[in-house]
Amino acid sequence: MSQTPVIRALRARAVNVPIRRPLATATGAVTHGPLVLVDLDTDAGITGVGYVVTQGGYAVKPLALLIEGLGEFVQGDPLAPFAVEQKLRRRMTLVGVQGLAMLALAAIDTACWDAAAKAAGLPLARLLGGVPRSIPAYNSNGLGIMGPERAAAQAVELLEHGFKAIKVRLGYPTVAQDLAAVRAVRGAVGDAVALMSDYNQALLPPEAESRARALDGEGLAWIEEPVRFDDYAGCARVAAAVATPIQIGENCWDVHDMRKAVDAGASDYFMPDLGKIGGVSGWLRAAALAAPVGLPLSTHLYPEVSAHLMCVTPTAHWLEHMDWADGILAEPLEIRDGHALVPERPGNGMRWNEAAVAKYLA
Ligand code: SMN
Ligand code: MG
Repeated sequence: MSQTPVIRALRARAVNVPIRRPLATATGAVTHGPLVLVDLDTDAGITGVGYVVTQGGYAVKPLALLIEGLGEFVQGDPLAPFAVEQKLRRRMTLVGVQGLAMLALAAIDTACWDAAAKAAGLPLARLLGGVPRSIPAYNSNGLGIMGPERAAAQAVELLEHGFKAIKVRLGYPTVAQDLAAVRAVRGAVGDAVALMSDYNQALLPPEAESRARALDGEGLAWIEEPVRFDDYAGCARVAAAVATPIQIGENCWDVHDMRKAVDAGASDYFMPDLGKIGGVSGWLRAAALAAPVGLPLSTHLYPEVSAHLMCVTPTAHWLEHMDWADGILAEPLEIRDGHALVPERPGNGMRWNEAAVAKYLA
């Protein structure tokens, strides 16, 4: 029997990567992908990699320090993702496994699983018992709050690579402006394109309900985060009022938040964020929670690793394609005919473009 590799060192680097299509949402503008990259070295010569998104350039350096600090606890431990995750969770109990601490845990977990898959010589999807396949994806880049004319023009650009689904950001000052943006985009791309929409938590429940009613006849694939992410009762009220499915999940921390949302009947769909749900280990628990209630799961950011996870998610729905990491990856995730192709190379398929990483170091 082969030996389990031992974890030697954990390195974290903070980068701010310019994004191709800057994005204005109801919660602010995004011009750079604030990422922390993790490299987990083992004594077998295998290095596992992962990244997390901090959603703020100011947070990348503190998060890198936090990751390296936590890494010291698992130096010399066997490369066993579950055991590593459980050990770190115990250490973090009094800090709280949320916020940057959770992102740190997720980054280490993701790198652990990558190293484990490489050690087995398998793509992550196969290590987890799945078969790599092409995953239906929507192009979530761009299409911010930019007015109906610019949104319509950009929507057409986003149909590159055969994408047949896109997402328009809402939360304009008035519902009439929301409707104008949706109609302009629909007019530009036609009825065959699936059109998701996203309020980024901008509304209070009564306003959310009335805007959702106004949008209900527009054929939207979903209305995302109409109210603050943890107002599960408020969101359930919106979901009950309209036929258009309500989507939430990207801001829920861990499966504990997800369970509260599910128990409250907060939404029709759910979209865990690989970082906030707790990495690969957290995602597997989210998939298990969604399966018995038939809750369709879509992904949020992190398309590279999430694509593997969709291969082992019984209720897999849509992959969100965001290209924020493309600028620092040697082989960005390939999209063909609107589907993400899960790579067959061992691990999660990510390799850093070191020259680009050096350029964007924070
Ligand atoms: C989003 C997420 C992160 C940054 C900007 C916008 C958006 C999405 O909520 O779902 O893509
Ligand atoms: Mg969103």
